Parts: sequence; C-alpha cells; structure tokens
Amino acid sequence: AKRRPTEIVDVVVVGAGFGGLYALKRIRDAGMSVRVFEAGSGVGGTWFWNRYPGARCDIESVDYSYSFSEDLQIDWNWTEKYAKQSEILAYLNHVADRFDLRGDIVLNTRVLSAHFDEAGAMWSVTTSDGRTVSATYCVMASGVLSSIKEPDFPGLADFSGDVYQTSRWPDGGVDFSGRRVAVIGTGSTGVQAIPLIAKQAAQLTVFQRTPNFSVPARNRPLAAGELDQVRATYAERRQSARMSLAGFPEVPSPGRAVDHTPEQRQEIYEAAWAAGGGPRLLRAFSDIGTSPEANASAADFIRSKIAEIVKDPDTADRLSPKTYPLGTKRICVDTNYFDTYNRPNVTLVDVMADPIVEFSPTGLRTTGAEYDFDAVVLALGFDAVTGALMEIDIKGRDGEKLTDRWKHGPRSYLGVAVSGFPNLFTVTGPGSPSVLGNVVTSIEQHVDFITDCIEFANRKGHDIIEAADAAEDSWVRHVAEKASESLISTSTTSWYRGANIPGKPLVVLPYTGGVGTFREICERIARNDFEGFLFGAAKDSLDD
Ligand code: NA7
Repeated sequence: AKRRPTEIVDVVVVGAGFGGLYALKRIRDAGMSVRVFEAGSGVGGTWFWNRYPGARCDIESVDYSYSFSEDLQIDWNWTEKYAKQSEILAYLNHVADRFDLRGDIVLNTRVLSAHFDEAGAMWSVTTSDGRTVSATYCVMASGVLSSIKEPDFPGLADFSGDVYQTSRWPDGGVDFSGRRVAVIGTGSTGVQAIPLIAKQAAQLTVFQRTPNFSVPARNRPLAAGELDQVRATYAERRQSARMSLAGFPEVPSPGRAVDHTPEQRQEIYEAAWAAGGGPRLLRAFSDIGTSPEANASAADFIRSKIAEIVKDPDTADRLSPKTYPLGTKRICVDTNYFDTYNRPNVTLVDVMADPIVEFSPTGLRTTGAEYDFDAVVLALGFDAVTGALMEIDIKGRDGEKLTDRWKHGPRSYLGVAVSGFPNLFTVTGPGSPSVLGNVVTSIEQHVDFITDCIEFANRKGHDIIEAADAAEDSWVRHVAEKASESLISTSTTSWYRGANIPGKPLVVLPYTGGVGTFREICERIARNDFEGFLFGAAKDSLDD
C-alpha cells in the first residue's frame, strides 16, 4: 500500500457498527476530532456482515435500538417484533445519514496496528490502505461477534462445490433450488438459516455437534398502534432496560421456580413458550440462571417441546441438549426450527457421535459415513469478545502486546480499559455486561462513560488516562466472583466462556452481575472522579 502523510486526530474509533457509530457521534459532540475506520464497505458492523437467510435479531426491535435521540426513536418505524438484518442495516444507515456521520468514517479499511508512544502519549494507528494516524485516544468498537471462527476441516480446499460462510454471505443472496446442501453449525445462526435453506434446497443435511436450546420467536408484524403505544412510554421502557439484568425491560417475574409446584411451573413455561422469545423463557423465574433445580425444570420443559414437535423420536433425542444447563450458551430464538426436521428432505447427522474426518471433492466423510452435496454452509460462530481485539497488533507501555497481556485470559477494568494500555478504550470488552442480553443498551452506557472519562481528563488538563493495576485486579476478581454464582461458569461449549475456540483460556467473558448494577457501579466511579483510573501527563509535556 502507498504511504500517506500522518493524520492527527483526537480519537480513532475502530469499527462502524452500533458501537462505533454512537462513539463517533458522542465524542464528536463533545468537541473532539474523530476518525472511524471500518473494514466493511458499508456501516453496520454485525448487521453489515451477517446477511445469511433468516438473519434476525433475537431481542425485540423496539429495544434493540438507540435511545440517545428522542426524535430518532419516535421517527423510526420498526415493522416487526424482531427486526430482520436488512431492516437493522437500513436503520444504522439512516443513523449515519441523520447525524451526518459518514464524513468521518473511512470504509474498506482495516486497522492493522495501534502502538502507544509513551513520550508523546499518542497512539500510532496503521491501516490496511497504508495510512498512519496519530491519535490521543483509541476507542475499539471492533465488535463482540465479528472475528469469525475459520473452518479447519481437512480437505475443504479440495471440495468442488460452493462454500458459504454465514457471516460473509454473498450480496444478492444464494439460490439453493434443486441443490444438495450441507449446513455445519447449529448455534443461533444455523438455527435461523436452516429452516429457510430447507424450504429451498432439494436436500439438506445438517451436521450438528452440540444441540442447542431454542424457543419460538413468534415473530410478527407490529400491529397498528402498537408502535405508538411503545412511543408513548419509551422513556420508562428505556429506563427499565437501563436498570435491568440484561438490557431489555424486565417482565414481571413470579419469583423463584423452586417456590412453585411442577404444575404451576408448567403453566408459566407454557405461557412463556406461547409468548415467544428467549428472555421470556430464561426469565420465566428469577432463579433459572443460578439454581440447578430451577434450570433443569426449564430445560426439561424445552426438551418436552422438542419431543412433541419432532416426529422421529431418534431425531428428537439428538436435537435435545443434555450436556449443559439452559442459558449457559445463548438460547436460540427460532421460526420453525425443530419442525424443519419433519421435512422429508432434511437429515440430521450427529457429528458428536460420528465426527467429521475430512472433506472430499464431492462432500465430506465422517467416521461412519460419506455424504455428497453441492454446497456447504458454515455457521461455525465467532472468536467472541476478545477475538477482534487480538487480531489487531496492539502495543501499550514498553511495547507490551495485548495478546501477551491476555495470554492467560483477558483482564480489564469495567470492560472498557486495560492497565498498561493508556488512552485505549474498549467499548464492549471482556468484563462488561454487554453480550448477555441487549448489547445496544450496554453500548450506549459504555460510550457515554468513556466519553465522560475523556472529558474529565480534558477538563483537568491530563494527557493520560489509564486503568490502575489494583482497580483492574479487583474488577477481574469481582467479575469472576459473580460468574461463579452463575451457571455460565460451568459451560463447556459456549463462546460466553471462550470454550468454542480451541486453546482459548476458559474465562467467563461477560460481567454477569447485571446491566443495571454495572451502570450504578460506573456512575459511582464517575462521581468519585473516575476512581480506579490514573491520570497523568505525557513525558514530553513534563520536559517542556
Ligand atoms: P455459535 O453459537 O458459537 O454456534 C456455532 C456452531 O458451530 C455450534 O453449533 C458449534 O458446535 C458449531 N461448530 C463450530 N465448529 C465446529 C466444528 N469444527 N465442527 C462441527 N461443528 C462446529 O455461533 P452462532 O454464529 O450460531 O451464534 C453466535 C451468536 O450470534 C449467538 O450466540 C447470538 O448472540 C448471535 P459446538 O457448540 O462447538 O459443538
């Protein structure tokens, strides 16, 4: 790439998804110059990349949206209870236009490295198009589910059919009519894509390793007047989401499952199943996330539903998760997923029992059988939360690499800052509550907190903001302590705990203490002059 002169800005933001767009708006409004770099050819982040059939949010659209602008939330018309990918992408493009963000965003440009220069207290950022940018602050809005898990199946390169990755879906879509298709992966992505591919393909073979819990979305167009009702009470709705456990308004809870009879539980689970959506079932009782007995009752309920829906008992059994508690992997939210296995053109292969050995030119071979197909769809998931950060060559004080610092597991203060990496902020880093529910609620809080922290430093005339070692330590301990109260700490397969990536340290990545509690902690810290952060002067300015 050709060399360009160094550009100097106050803040470099990495990524133009929900996090990066709001960071740009908020930080620019605070009077700082911002340059955003985005690898995609458009804004939207997750919603730019994930264009596979059925891609849709698993949080209700009226909640999975920005709250920072009253006008925006009143003007925008969500058409369905759960928005599909194209609608969320249109929304984010609208946000980019409405707030005049595009002029500060450089598309098609990946950030390759960010090195901290101690003398001047500046970050030097290099990009894939050969730029070097010098910035006082670096804000990583690089996403929690953006670094994709690449396939490592032997022989894949020799496969003569088409290979599609769900998060790199061809623009304009794919026509599977008349083709024999394989899908590998049955997480939220596979569960959304499989029913639609099954309708089109001549034949679909699903290769499932770990079965997942899934509940019906009961998605539907929003009825006339429904949106107006939400608009009339948006302020309370947002406030409830901000103080909630998982970033969406709390549904009134009947209390603990263990205090109810099996009949009462059944009735409540049935109501949650009929209403649809992950949160309704996971929060049907307050103790599903913490009590093994309560959890088992909810898990049994879902298994009974699978057995009811899927006609072939053997297939139903293989689709039933048995090896981990409900909710310790993100619960899937589907439309006709289990029912799809009743179709004559759909076959389920259990690759836990019968692992994939290798691809061949015509398909793949497991330990027990050979399968031929014309196309394979890979829905293998992501190196979540830390992956996108670790992909960038980030060096802090003394040239220390972030990948070295996090070799034995990520460490962060509040999920937003790392000791030894001054003036670097992560919007939804490890130890933030963001990924457990509605990430947008957390993104807004994190970006506000980060901006307030920078403004505080500016007001006081400090050049450097850095998480104190001790504060980071105690936050990491607090996150671990909270995690140990949650069944997520027992999860052996979920990206919540890094368990889906071979060799990744097993650490519960999100803060499980709750979005509302986290907000209160941050507010207290901000009131106490950003306690836990060290503020200082650049060496150069001391020499003057
Ligand atoms: P997930 O939930 O991590 O699912 C990935 C799926 O791919 C899962 O079923 C994996 O099985 C499977 N997988 C991964 N590698 C392999 C190999 N090598 N062989 C067979 N199967 C494999 O990712 P999603 O994209 O579906 O969802 C991510 C999040 O996006 C979701 O939680 C929502 O928040 C939105 P495994 O479980 O590892 O046995």
